[in-house]
Amino acid sequence: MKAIEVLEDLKRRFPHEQEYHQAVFEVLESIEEVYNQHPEFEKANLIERLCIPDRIFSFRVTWVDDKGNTHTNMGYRIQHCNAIGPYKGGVRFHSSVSPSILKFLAFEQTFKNSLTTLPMGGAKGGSDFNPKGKSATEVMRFCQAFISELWRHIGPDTDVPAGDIGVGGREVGYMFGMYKKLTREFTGTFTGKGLTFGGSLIRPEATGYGNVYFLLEMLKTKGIDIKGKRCLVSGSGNVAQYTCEKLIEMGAIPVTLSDSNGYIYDPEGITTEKLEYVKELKELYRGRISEYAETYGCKYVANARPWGEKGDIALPCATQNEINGEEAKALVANGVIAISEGANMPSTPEAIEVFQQAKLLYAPGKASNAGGVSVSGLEMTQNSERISWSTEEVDSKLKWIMQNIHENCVKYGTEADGYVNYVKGANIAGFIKVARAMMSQGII
Ligand code: NDP
Ligand code: 2IT
Repeated sequence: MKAIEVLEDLKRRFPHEQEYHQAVFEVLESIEEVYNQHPEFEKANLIERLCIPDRIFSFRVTWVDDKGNTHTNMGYRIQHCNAIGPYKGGVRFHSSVSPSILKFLAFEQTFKNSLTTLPMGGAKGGSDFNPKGKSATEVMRFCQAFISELWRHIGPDTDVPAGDIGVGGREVGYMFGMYKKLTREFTGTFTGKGLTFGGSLIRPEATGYGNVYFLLEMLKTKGIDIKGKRCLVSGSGNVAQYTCEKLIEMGAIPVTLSDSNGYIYDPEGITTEKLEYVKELKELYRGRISEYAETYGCKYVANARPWGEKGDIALPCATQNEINGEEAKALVANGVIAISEGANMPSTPEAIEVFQQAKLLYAPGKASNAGGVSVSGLEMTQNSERISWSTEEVDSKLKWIMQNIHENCVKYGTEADGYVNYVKGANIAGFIKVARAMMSQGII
């Protein structure tokens, strides 16, 4: 297998899917050597089955707004691979959602889920529905319309959706409600559910907390204390909020947050009280991060990202390709020591190159943001057993899983000079488990 040839073939067969090509190539480059040590993989043409999703559903979602106007959006579910467990992955509602973006996310999810130690395959779904400015009843009707099509293709042992950008506890609740009505079954088909109907404690916090647990493991390898470190965080949604919460708890100082309109820089640091304000602003009022700057009198920069500010650690928690090569160079020039990704594929290939050339601690999202889906996996276990674990039980399992992922990255990613290439480590560790399972199950 030659990574570049596989990529060229995928580009020819699936043109104009830039994000999908980007995600696939990053993995192929990392696993090329290991893959080629196993002639049985090549003989079974494992690589094509690994890169191309098992199936893709795409469908029309029609809904009526509060004024009585009818709208149509596209809905999708990409079931990428169920070699190690039922398909599992989030649902994204954002105007940018396309088959390419969901294919990249489902592909990444397959390797991420493999790293979690739990039995989950990879999937992703979503819609180009834009939740901004929509009322709660409009969001509910949209979720119901989306599920009235998708319900046939999901189930507790088939495919278990959850949240992602634009989809949080409220949306999961609406989707679960419609799913339950159509199937007449109360099962653990969604994760990220409310605590009163099968949700797990710590699931809302899990991605952000897990991101910081992973960062702590990386810092430990260099004997660096997180206390007092100034952190550049992007995004202001679920992952950004709980990344900040854990950073504050650990004694670090988050100084930035952002949304699609711009970023705030608070040199005094985002405190617990200010973070509570952000949670309310975003969850209850669906406001803009610029309002933070108005409330606390700090700097706001419109139409920009925070990577030009000075900080010790960067935690991108908004979206894909939000750090480009130039921004990565600015981070390095400003003395950043570690980058821990809460978002999926936030760094472009050029940015990753810059971080790795500078020998920084750099964690790719599929390792550092795996805490969210890990606690989703724990929610599935609790649902199957019809029990609920305590906060402490879930949090300690989450910690253990993040430490385990870190260990595997070190095991498979340590280079001759001792530098830990976390991209390589995560990709190889994730790949090996999936490949072995696929080989055992025959050509299907
Ligand atoms: P939310 O919808 O809660 O928050 C998303 C945040 O990112 C918002 O602040 C949003 O700003 C910003 N954002 C979204 N798109 C863009 C864009 N194109 N440009 C600039 N800013 C943008 O989503 P999550 O916090 O759940 O997800 C954030 C990232 O984390 C995503 O990459 C997601 O895939 C990843 N992730 C999420 C997990 C989870 O459990 N939720 C698990 C693992 C990874 P605005 O409000 O202006 O759109
Ligand atoms: O990207 C991700 O890992 C998620 N959005 C969470 C998926 C999940 O099933 O909890």
